[in-house]
Amino acid sequence: MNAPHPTALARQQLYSDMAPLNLTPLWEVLHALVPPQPASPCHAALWKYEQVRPFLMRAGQAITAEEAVRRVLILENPALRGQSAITQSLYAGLQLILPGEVAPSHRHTQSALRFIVEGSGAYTAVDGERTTMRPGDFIITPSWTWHDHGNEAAEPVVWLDGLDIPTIRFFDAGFAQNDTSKSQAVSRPEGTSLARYGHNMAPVRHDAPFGATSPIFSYPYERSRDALDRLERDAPVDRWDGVKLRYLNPLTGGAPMPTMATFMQKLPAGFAGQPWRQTDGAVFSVVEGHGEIEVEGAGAKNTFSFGPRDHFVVPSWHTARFKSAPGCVLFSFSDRPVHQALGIHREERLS
Ligand code: GTQ
Repeated sequence: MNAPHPTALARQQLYSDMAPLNLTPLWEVLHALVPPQPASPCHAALWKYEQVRPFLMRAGQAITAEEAVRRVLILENPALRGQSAITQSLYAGLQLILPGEVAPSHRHTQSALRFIVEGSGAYTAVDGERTTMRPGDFIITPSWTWHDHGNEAAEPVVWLDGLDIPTIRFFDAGFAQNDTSKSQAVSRPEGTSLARYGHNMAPVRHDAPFGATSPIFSYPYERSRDALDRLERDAPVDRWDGVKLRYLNPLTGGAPMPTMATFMQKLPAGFAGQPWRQTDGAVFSVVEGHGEIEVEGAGAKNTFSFGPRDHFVVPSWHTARFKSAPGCVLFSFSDRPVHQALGIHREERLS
């Protein structure tokens, strides 16, 4: 081997001499710091519910909801193990609450969404109002609101938790408190928030009760499903998304939470979609039906076959396309509102 070029030697000497001062040369890392396009370290991944459920039920034997505070199996991105993250910015987990259990009241600056996967009749309480959970319902816990969960029904209830935990961690802005009582007192009848804000109307003199977060805690499945059914029947189907709607904060027209957007879509029977990519990595929960998603990025190509209650993640700027022979309904969430607030959201619809 030839002796190193004197310039290279001088450079190495420079780097090691200044290292104790915590100085590093930009030119050695610039290409990775400012890549020509997103190079997410995340992998596409699928969690089949039939494989996950036995472990959830074993967790139900291993620890009570009260002792665990939240009995959740975290869906960790295989490329981010140990970070409690499904993408660089988002957290996802499956939470189990058994009949008679209470997950005690607390609050935190992280925003949470719940998407009900299995079982009916558990409740979540937010700011003194309870919401009963049914499969396919999308429920919100706004940042810094007290919330507890309970199950007064006879069956286990499982839901997908989506939180902005990694985003809040990135900003070092996480605060949390435990409540003095396990369950908060109910101060308003169930459905009050939906009546106030969920009918394309709002109180005449209203403040946004939860700041940047939607004042509707619960978006019932039957309404979303009905809208998708009608649009499938009566309106053109999008070649990339099928029939896809986003959930709204009725006071702003924007996403229901400042950090997370949520969506529900229906792929009609026989759907063979066009490929797309977007900067916001997204997490999907399969509500009904079956289908396939092909995801390509970072030199890997995966095809996932999914059915009811399965979950999968499509990382940023990976190219994806859907197919569904029998038709299916999918819920999803992403960090799109943050991309939009920063003016960096990009989406490409390919053919
Ligand atoms: O239900 O409050 O999956 O605080 C992770 C953190 C759920 C919750 C999670 C939480 C919660």
